Parts: sequence; structure tokens; C-alpha cells
Amino acid sequence: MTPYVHVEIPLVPVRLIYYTTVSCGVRRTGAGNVDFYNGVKTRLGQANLRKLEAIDNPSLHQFIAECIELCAPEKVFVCADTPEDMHYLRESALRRGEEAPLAIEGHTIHFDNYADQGRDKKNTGILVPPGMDLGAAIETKEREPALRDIRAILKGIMAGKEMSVCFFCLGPTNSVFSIPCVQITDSSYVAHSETILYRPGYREFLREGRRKPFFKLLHSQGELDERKTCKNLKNRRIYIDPMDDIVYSVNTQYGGNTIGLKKLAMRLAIRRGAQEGWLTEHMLIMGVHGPGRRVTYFLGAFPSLCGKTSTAMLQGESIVGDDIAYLRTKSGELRAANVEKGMFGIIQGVNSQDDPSQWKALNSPGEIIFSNVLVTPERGVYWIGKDGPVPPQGVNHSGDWWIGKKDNDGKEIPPSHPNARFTLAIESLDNVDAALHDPEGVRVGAIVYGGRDSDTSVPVEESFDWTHGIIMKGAALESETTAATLGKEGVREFNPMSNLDFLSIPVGRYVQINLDFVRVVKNAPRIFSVNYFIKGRDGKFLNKKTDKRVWYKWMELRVHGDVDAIRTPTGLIPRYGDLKKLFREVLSEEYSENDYRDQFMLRVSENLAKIDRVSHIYKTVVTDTPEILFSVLEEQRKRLLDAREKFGEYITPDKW
Ligand code: SPV
Ligand code: MN
Repeated sequence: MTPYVHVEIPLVPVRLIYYTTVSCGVRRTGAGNVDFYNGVKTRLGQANLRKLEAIDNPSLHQFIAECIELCAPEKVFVCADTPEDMHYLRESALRRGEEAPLAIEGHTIHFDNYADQGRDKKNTGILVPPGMDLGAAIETKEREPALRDIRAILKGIMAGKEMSVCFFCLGPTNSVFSIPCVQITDSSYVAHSETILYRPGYREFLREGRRKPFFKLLHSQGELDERKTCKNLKNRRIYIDPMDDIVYSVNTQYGGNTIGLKKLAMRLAIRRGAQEGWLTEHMLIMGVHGPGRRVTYFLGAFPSLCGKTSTAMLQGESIVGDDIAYLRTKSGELRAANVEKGMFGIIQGVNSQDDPSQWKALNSPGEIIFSNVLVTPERGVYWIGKDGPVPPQGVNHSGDWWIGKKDNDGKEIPPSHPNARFTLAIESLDNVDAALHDPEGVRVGAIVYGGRDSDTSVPVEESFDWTHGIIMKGAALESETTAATLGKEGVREFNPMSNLDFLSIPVGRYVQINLDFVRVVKNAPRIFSVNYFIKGRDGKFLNKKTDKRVWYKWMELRVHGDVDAIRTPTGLIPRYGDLKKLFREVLSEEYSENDYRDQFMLRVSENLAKIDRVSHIYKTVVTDTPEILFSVLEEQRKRLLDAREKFGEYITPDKW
């Protein structure tokens, strides 16, 4: 693959401050080999040592030895991806009480601390050297003091515990997308989750030796309470150090803060991609099945808890991934691969009617970790929105639970946390797409951007072209906050490409890279927006959950030029007749002209207000905004003002 975007990221290439400030557990012997010191050797034991020595990679050995010296575990387990090693990790999670078995075979429950139920944005930061500025929209910490701080917290933190050293691969193995990773953790839950979520990487390390750069991920859950949840949340830290490709996470268990390969390595990958000419996106990948046997691959970017997994799992379509995608250009095509092979999905609202594939998997034997749901006395599970009545009592993220239980602030505790999740292998779903592990990825036909927007955008709309799409659908994306992150819910926030939380490069540069990305692509994918959350004047949602099945079929037809669309100031919207036909074919439902009018009515003031907000942010919070962003915003403003002049404030589609 030819990288064609070359971007200098201003990071000073200082090598391994981390390594040079600690005494090393390894000694270099000729030819770059590394000899583990005795203290490290003793903790590793012969069998583990052999597994490590089989890998020809001195800097890997050095990193592992230094983590052992720093965290001082009593013993170390190295996972070489054999069935026995995988079994050992699963069993450890049960033996140590980080997970407990449920009634259905293979199902387990894990709880995070009551105050550790989402991504902790405040204590997560990209480490930057003095003088480096990623802009006010990105949380950064000054590198050296932050390293000193986290190293002090990590010092001796694994005393009396076992450390696991695991190898994984981001992206399909043996592919241009692959990035090998080493995960070190004292949490069997984290290690176990990763064996479900990521492709095994030990062989990748054996094959690549020292040739391929790799990511290093160090996690400790710290001290646990009697429920096996984190005790020292005040010392929770999640630091991403792009200069050394290392991620540190400590005193937290919630997956989004601890599963190093997920949102933590994602920050490292965004920066690496920016340097090498590829993209890391917060995107699902799905096959949308069109007329005949046509399959068109879609990417979809949604903020957390805004319908990404349920879209990836749409009935009638097939899933490649539901959270993170790598995008590369090759031979005039845009191609994408799922970074993961499993799903850490939101469980709230999953029911037998709307989510048959998930429902089936969640109710069948097989390896699934449920987190922060309610466990009934029969060791079944219940979550908000599950079929059937709410059990009167059980155990959940708050401990013993009963209907009406209140927390210390007098707030009623729901049976499950809104961010409760399930972890399972995508291969266990009956709608898995055949291209899941394709080392070439899939060819992308369309990109969809969507946020939680109750009052502005129509349910589905195509952009005029790539630039308009990247700017108006992606860079201008806003969404109301959710329970996926700690803090207040329902606050409208700017979230470019649904990726803001994970950016490790300045926002303006990121937008520019997106704008440039398809320069070598012959037929650039079409860009759409969707809004599943638009409400009417009565405050009720205008769409049913299942309506999105129609939107995707319509978009698929548009990609192939099979239907026309109506041009409005904000983009191209469906014609009533096409939707009516699709509602009948896909959902066996009648779609009324009234519904169409309400849903696709252009709200001029709301759209103008959004342009004001977005323009303000790109002038103040973001300081390296590409000029073209402002001209595209202003062109859209002019189209809206002209339309208002002609048709008024609220414009139904029949006016166009
Ligand atoms: C998200 O919050 O976007 C998730 C789950 O996909 S987490 O692992 O918390 O990032
Ligand atoms: Mn996500």
C-alpha cells in the first residue's frame, strides 16, 4: 500500500526516557540479544522464559523485564496462545473472583466499582513533551512529571500477585493492517477479555521478531475490595505515551480504561497512521446486502452509546466490526479492516425483537463476559430493556440490589448500569461477515456519520461530495453525552468523526488528513449522515429503532446510483416513494407521507445555530483548522438563509 499523505507530527524523538531512568532487568549480550537478570528469571520460571526467548526481539524483552522490576509481581505468566494458556487465563479470572460463573455454560459476570463504570476522560491523557501542543480539545499531560507520577503509583503494585504477559495483534494477522502488541496486566478479567476481543499475537511476534514496531500496554488494577473491584480510584490514571508507544493504566477495571488494545492503543495508532498515511477511526464495518447478491461495505462512526453496535448488527446485514477500523488506500480503493475480532457491546435495550442475532448469542452457551448487569438468585442475568419483567432482587454493580434501592445521593439505582456490556467473539454471531479476517480488509462503498441529536438533522442524508461530507457530516458532528463516559449526560458536545475522545494529533490536522485521504481513490465512498434520535415538537422520537434498516437499504441503492435523491441546502434526502417501497419490502410496514414530512422537514434555525457553534469551536478551541472548513460552513449557511427567505423556518420536502 502506498502512503501518499506525509504528515510530520512534531514529537521529539527522544528514546525511552522510561527505560533509561530505571535499572534494567536485562543485560544486552552481543548481536542485540538480551539476557534476563536473575531476579526477573526467578519470577518468570523456566517455561515462561522459554516462551519469551523464542521471540527474537530484545526491546520486547527489555520492556517486559522493566515492567517486572517496576511492578514487582510475585510471579509471571506468559501466554503463548496455546489452548492450555488460554484456558489458564479464563480459569484465573474465576479463581481470583474477578469473574463468577453464570447459569449458562461459558457465561461469566464481572463487576467494576460503582464509580468505575465508564471511560474516565479527566484522568486520561496523552503525554507530551514541553512545547508540544495538541490543542485545547485534546487532554494532554506534561510527559516527564506524568511518567514520574504513574511510575510512583505502579512501583511494587503487583507484590504478591501474578502478572500476565499476553501477545495480541491489532487488525488481521499477517497483513498490512497488523500491529503486534504486548499487554501486561495483573487482571485476569482484562487478559481474558482481550483473548475474546483480539486476534492472538504470539505467532506474530515469533514471525516478525524485531522487524515490526509494536505497542506496549501496561495495566494494574491495584488493590481490590471484597467484591474484587478497584479500591484506589483516586489514583486512577490512564496515560498514553506516543513517544515510546506505551500505554499505562492503573487503579481501574472498566474495559474502556484498561483493555489496552481498545481505546488506549487506538490513540497510538491514530498518531502512527497520521505519520504513515492511513487512518484509525471509531467506526463499525458492515456488509449491507443490496438487490441480487450485492454486498456493499459501509463504515459507520458514532459516539459511544449512540447506536453503533446495533447498526453493525442490523437485521438482514452482516457484521465485520462494531467499534474500531483501520482505513488504508490501495490500488485506487479505500479498504478497511476491523482492528478487533470481538465485541464489547452495550447491552441496555437488547431484546429478542429488535436484536435477534445478539439475543440468540447472549442466550446460548459459549464464552461471554457480562459486565455490570443484574445477576439473579438463579444466576441468570437481567439488563434494562431485556424481555420479561424486572427481577425483584439480585446482585449488580452496587452490590445486593432490590427494586427501589437508592444510592448515597438518593438516586434510584437501576437494575443494570446504562453502560453495562457484554464481551463476545464476533464469530459466535450468526450474522458474521465472511470478510472478518480478510488480510486485505474490505472495499468501502460508503461512510456514515451519526450522533445523538434531538433537534437538528434529518434521519438520513447524503452529502454533496467527499469534502462536504467530511466537513458537514464528520468534522461538524455534535452529540449529546452518554453514560459511556463519566460525567453529566445529555450535554451537546462537539465530537468530530465521533473520534475526539481518542485523537492524539491536533484536530485541524486530523480533519485535513481526512479531506486528503481519497485523493488516490477512483470512486470515493459516498458520505452520509444519520440521526436516530430526532424528536418532534411533542418531545417524542420521530423514528422507531427498526427504521434504520430502511435507511441503510436506501443508502446502498444510492451508492450504486439505483435511486434519485432530493437536493436540499444540507444535502441529498430520499424521495418519499423510494422509502415507501423500502418500508414495505424491508419491514412490511406502510410508511405515511405525514411521517416522511415530519422526519425530513428541514429545521433552518437549528441548522444555522449548529453552523454558529461549529464555526466558533473551529475558530477558538481548534487553532489549526483548514480554511476550507469555514468556506464549506459558510456556503451551507447561505443556502439555508436563501431557503428561509423563500420557504420559511420549517421546510417540508415537498417544497424542494
Ligand atoms: C466506547 O465507549 O466507545 C466503547 C467502549 O466502545 S470503551 O471500551 O469504553 O471505549
Ligand atoms: Mn467505542
